[in-house]
Amino acid sequence: LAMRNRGFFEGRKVLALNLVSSPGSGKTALLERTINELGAQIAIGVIEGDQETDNDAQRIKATGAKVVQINTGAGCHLEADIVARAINALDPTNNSIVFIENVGNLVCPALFDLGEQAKVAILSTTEGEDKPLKYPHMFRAAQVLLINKIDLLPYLKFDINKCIANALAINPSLKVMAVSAQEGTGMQLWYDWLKANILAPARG
Ligand SMILES: Nc1nc2c(ncn2[C@@H]2O[C@H](COP(=O)(O)OP(=O)(O)OP(=O)(O)O)[C@@H](O)[C@H]2O)c(=O)[nH]1
Ligand SMILES: [Mg+2]
Repeated sequence: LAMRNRGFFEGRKVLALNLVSSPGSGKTALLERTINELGAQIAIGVIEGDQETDNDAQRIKATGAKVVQINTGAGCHLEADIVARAINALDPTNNSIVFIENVGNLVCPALFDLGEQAKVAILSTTEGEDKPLKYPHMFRAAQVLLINKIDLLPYLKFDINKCIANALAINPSLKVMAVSAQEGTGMQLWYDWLKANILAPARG
């Protein structure tokens, strides 16, 4: 099922990214700023996964981007079949980016392929620098790690260099970027990574 999603994305030259993290790390905040700052250059669609509410879909809708909300009820992660239905509803345009915001959970979403090109893990500075060591599967499954909420660093004991070392010990090929979705710090590196990873344009 994930392969079918991947084929669909490849056919439309859609860069599909699976955003995975603990609850509240700033996934939706990151998407809001990314859409506001990049949306004029690149078409962006969003699939929102939460157990309940359409709060995140409403936040994305306010940016003007296309969005589909999935509620998983008791489910703790998204799966490829449910994402396939959301893709149909989203109907992403050729050459766009589709962000799939997974259910906030640092465990289960690591194990499920949705057909994305990459998992992007988000870890915020309030969570502690040991999380890559304690939840290694997520950091091993991800290609990118965004360390978010760096605007809070002056108020925390969080050692960002130790966090990066822990993450690289688990996954040496992880691309690590430090950002503040709230303040905009470091976001240009993230945009550069997105632009570098957009698929070759589809015709039509
Ligand atoms: N200080 C600071 N706060 C942030 C930043 N990014 C997000 N927040 C705050 O963190 C809280 C959670 O942000 P969300 O964007 O809802 O996080 P999320 O990962 O989408 O949460 P779930 O979807 O519930 O898992 C909100 O109060 C945000 O305002 C940041 O860079 N700095
Ligand atoms: Mg969210």
